[in-house]
Amino acid sequence: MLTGDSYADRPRPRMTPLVMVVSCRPIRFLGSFLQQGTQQASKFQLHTGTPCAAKDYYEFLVLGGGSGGITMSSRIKKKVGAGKVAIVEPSEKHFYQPIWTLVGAGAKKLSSSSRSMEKVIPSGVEWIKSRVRELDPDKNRIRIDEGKEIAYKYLIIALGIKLEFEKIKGLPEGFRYPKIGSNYSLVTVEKTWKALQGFKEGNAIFTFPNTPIKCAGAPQKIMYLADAYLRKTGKRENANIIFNTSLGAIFGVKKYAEALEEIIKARNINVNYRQNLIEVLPEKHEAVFEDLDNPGKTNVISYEMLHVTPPMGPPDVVKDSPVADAAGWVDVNKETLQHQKYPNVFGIGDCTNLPTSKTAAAVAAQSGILDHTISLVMKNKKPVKKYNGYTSCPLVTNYNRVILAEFDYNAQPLETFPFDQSKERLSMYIMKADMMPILYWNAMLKGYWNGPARLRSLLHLGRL
Ligand code: FAD
Ligand code: UQ1
Repeated sequence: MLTGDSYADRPRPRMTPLVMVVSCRPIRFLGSFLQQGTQQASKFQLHTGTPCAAKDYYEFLVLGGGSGGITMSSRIKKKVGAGKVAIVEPSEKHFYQPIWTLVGAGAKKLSSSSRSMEKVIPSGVEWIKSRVRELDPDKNRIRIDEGKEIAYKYLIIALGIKLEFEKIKGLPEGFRYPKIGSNYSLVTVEKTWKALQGFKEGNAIFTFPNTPIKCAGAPQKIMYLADAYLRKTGKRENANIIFNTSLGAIFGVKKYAEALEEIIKARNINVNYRQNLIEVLPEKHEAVFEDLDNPGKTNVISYEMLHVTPPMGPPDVVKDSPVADAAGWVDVNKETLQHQKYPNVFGIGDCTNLPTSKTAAAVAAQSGILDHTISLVMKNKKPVKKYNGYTSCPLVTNYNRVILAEFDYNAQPLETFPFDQSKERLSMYIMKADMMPILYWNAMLKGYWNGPARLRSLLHLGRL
C-alpha cells in the first residue's frame, strides 16, 4: 500500500467500448492511497445511484467527489433536476478530513471520517467512477480513464490538492517504520497515534512544508494534542517538543498568532522558523531540515516521534491544462469563482487559486457564492455575489479546548460568536469535534450550508 504505486503508471488495457465495461458493482483496486490522500484509484467503470448509464454529454460535469464536488452537485441538482449532472470521482469512499486531526491524537476513530461515495452522491446525480485524465475547455470536454471523452455545457472543478510526500527524500517508504506518521493521509493518520502512544523519551518533531497546504493550522494542532497526551501520561518531562516550520510566523492572522505564541511559551514548546523538512532517515530516526534563510545549510535532528505535513501542489490534471494559472491552480475570479478565461467553467476549494486558507469551512462559504454565480451565468447575466475569502480553522489546543480562528482575504478576524474566539474554549472544542461533523454530513453536503455568515449577523445584532 505504501509503494507509491499508481494506477496512472500501470500498463493500460486496450480501449473497450464503453457499454462493455459498465457495471453496477464497484471493482476494488488498491492504488496510490498515500500519494493522493483521499483518493482510491479504481478500474474505470461507470456507476450511478440508480440505473447504470453512460452518456457522452452532461449539462453539468462536476470533477471530484470531495467536499466541494458533493456540495456543488447537490446544489446544481436542485437547480436543473435529475439526469443532468454527473460527478467524476474514482474513490469508493468520501472522507471528512477535518476529523483526522483527532484520529491522529486517538480522540476519534478513523472509521468515523468516511461514508461510502454512493451514499453521499445525491440521487439523480450520476457517478462516473473514474479518474479525470485531461481537461479540454476549448472544446468543452474532458477525458477520463480508458480515453473516454465526455462533453459538458458547464464544468465545476473540485479536484482538491495533491499530497507530495515523495518530494521528501526517504518518503513515502519511510512510513513503513515506526515513530513516524502524518494526519494528512488516510494511510498514515493512525500511525501518528501509534507513534504518540509508543513515545518514551526524546524529540517529538512536527513539520510544516514550504508549499501551500490545506488547513494550515493542522500541522500545529497535532503538536498541542501530543503535548497534552504526554502530560497526561507523565512523559512530558522526557519530551522535547519541536515545531519546525518553513514559515516565518506561527499563524497568518495576528490576533490568533499572539494567542498561540502564549500557549507555546506556557507549554515549553520549541519553534524554529524557516526550517523545511527535506529528508527522513527512518532507520536512524533522523530528520533533515534545510535552513531557508541560509542556502546550503542543513540541520539534522533525531526523533522519538515525527509528524510530517507533506509538501502539496495542484493536481497534475489541472496543472497541465489550459484552466491553470502560472502556478498550476484553477484560475478563478476571487469574488465569483467563475474561471477567468472560460465563462462556463467554475472552480471551488483546494484546487483553486483563491487567495485564502484552504479549508472545508472556506468550501462551505464558496458553495453559496458559486450557487449564485451559476444561477446568473445560466441566465446569461453577470455574477454579482462576492466572496470575501471567509475561511475558518478550529485550532485544537487540547483534548477539550479550541481557539476558533475565522478570517477573510485580508487576514482580518471575521468571528461568528459574540465572544473573543482567540481564547481556548471547551464550547468550541465540542463544536469542532461533535457538531461540525453533523453539520457537514447532513447540511453542507446536501447543499444547505453556506458557512456561518447569517448566524454571525444574527449573533452580532446585539452589538450594533
Ligand atoms: P477534497 O475534499 O480533498 O476532494 C477532492 C476530491 O477530488 C477527492 O475526492 C479526490 O479523490 C478527487 N480527485 C482528485 N483527483 C482526481 C481526478 N484526477 N479525477 C477525479 N477525481 C479526483 N478544513 C476545515 O474546514 N476545518 C478543519 O478543521 C480542517 N482540518 C483538516 C485537517 C486535516 C488533517 C486535513 C487533511 C484537512 C483538513 N481540512 C479542514 C481541510 C479540508 O478537508 C479541505 O480543505 C477540503 O476537504 C477541501 O475540499 P475539496 O473539495 O477542495 O477537496
Ligand atoms: C464550517 O462552516 C465548516 O464547514 C462545514 C467547518 O469545516 C469542518 C469548520 O471547521 C467550521 C469552523 C465552520 C464554521 C462554522 C461555524 C458555526 C463557526
